[in-house]
Amino acid sequence: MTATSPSVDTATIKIIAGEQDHLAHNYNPLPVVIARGEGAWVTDVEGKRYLDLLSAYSALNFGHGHPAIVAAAQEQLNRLTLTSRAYHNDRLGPFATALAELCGKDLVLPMNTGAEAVETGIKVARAWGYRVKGITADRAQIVVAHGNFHGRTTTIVGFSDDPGARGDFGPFAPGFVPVPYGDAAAIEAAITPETAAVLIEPIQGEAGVVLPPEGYLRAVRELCTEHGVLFIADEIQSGLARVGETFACDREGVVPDVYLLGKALGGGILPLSAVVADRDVLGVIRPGEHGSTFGGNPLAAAVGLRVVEMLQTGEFQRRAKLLGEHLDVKLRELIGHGVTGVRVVGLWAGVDIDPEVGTGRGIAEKLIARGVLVKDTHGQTIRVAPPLVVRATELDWAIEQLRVVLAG
Ligand code: IF1
Repeated sequence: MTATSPSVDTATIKIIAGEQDHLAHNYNPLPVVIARGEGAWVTDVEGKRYLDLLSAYSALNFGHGHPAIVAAAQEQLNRLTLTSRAYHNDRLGPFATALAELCGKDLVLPMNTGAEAVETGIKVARAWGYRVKGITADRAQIVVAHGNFHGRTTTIVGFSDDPGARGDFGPFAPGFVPVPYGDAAAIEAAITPETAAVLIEPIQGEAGVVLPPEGYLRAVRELCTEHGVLFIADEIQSGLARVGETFACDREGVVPDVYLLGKALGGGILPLSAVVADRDVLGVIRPGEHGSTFGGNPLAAAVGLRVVEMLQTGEFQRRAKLLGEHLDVKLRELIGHGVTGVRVVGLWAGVDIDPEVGTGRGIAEKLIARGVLVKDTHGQTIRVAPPLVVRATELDWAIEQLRVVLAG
């Protein structure tokens, strides 16, 4: 399906990409310059094709250029793209209604990036803590998990335990209480009368697709209900059909008080995020207390409405579940053959590379030469997250490329 191309050095790649002079170095990208995308495939500037097994960290659940989503964007582009929330527009209401219905909640607060949704969720939890629960002013606490990734703002990295994410970015906001992930008893021990919320990823993405023990989410739900604490689920990466359900919380039949959504909500076209909750929570926010220039813009709302309509059928959830079972079987065949561990949920996998064979980054670079794009995380793990439109035969081909690379 693709020619094997020699690896190109970083300096040459930067020149090809036109990045050699004026782009800040806040990333160390893999050596490929992508120019086009369609479905589960992308094409580089030299016309070589690659199967995309990252999906922009699960923002491309519907693939590159999904026709129905592009059509919704193109139609709206020619009508109205931005008004600010100083005025109403005719796209935001229908989007909010559809998304609220998908989540089984009353209200939607639209933002743009995932980090903005997380920050908004923190503000809502604190305001609810003071105005509803009666926590003493400026004393609200939010329980978070070790190994978390919720974005890159200074508030959020302040409760990260990744030195690479927080080094030299202090001082940090107080009021966050980290506990081990997957340990409901640790959450209970951390809850005090000043606890407003528990904020967790139902599955930890950046940590390497780490699934909590079965029953953890139910235990968190029960603890939050019992102690009058909001359960905030960051479904920005795990949500929207990626794990074979609409939300990862659905895997345990759990409904959080607050959903944080982003990434694929924008259809792989533009940034769109949202905080979704019932009126007794999100209703605490008064006019003028929160917002953003682009939050709720008609272009994003038109795209988001189309995405929600596509999720309402359940087609993408079924695909992710079915193909994920196939992916699980095929990846497990690599254990003991250059792979030491595999975690698969829906079409989302963390694959631990045997240090004897190489690093996650090294395997990712070798896969580029064989037409497969993955991304390493934390040293020895590569994450696999194809667009949900991928075919089983394409997954089989990609795993064969991985098997060959691991065999050296
Ligand atoms: C990067 C990974 C990193 C997220 C969850 C909130 C956000 C994210 C669960 C913030 C964003 C992205 C950020 C991107 C790489 C990717 C990522 F976890 F997906 F792998 F970094 F750790 N909650 N995750 O996963 O959303 O503000 O980015 O829209 O920063 O390089 P955002």
